[in-house]
Amino acid sequence: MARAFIGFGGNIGDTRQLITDAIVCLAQRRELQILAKSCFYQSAPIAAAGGDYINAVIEIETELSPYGLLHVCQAVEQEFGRERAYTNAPRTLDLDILTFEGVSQNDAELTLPHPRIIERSFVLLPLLEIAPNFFLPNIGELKSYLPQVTNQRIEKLPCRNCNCGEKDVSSQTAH
Ligand code: PH2
Ligand code: MG
Ligand code: MG
Repeated sequence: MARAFIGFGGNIGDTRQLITDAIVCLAQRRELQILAKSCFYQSAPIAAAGGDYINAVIEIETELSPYGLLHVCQAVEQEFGRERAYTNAPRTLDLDILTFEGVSQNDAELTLPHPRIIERSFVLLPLLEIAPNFFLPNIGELKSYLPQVTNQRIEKLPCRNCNCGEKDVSSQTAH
């Protein structure tokens, strides 16, 4: 079993609901367990056009390989992030594997850890919320990179009736 962190982001439609539903969808899969879930964060788009993003991070345990997990993430993106050219506004949902325990690779399809993990407040803040002392070989303590991202606007959104940020949250759905 390996521990991994997955980042969620989107800036079209009801992203908060979309991420909540996508996490429920992941939680129903037998190949992975959700160990922790961050709150939602509203962040200014970084190197992207459009409005503010909603971001969140989860910690999972899985028996999948990194590519197996990537394919699960891509399937969820397709299910929840597809563009709809009718009635409802278009929606997007991005799932990124941020780290996968013990794996360091530079493949074109999947680089691990995620190459921009330490440069983005929308990754660092939710990840550090659920793993405050997170350490990566060759990178070090993630919290030591916080001073470098203070210029990136981000706000933690209040949660409703949830214990997000705490461990063992696989049964939580409401935010
Ligand atoms: N994702 C991007 C590009 N820029 N900016 C924010 N704030 N949040 C994101 O999730 C994000 C972004 C590409 O995936
Ligand atoms: Mg991304
Ligand atoms: Mg992506």
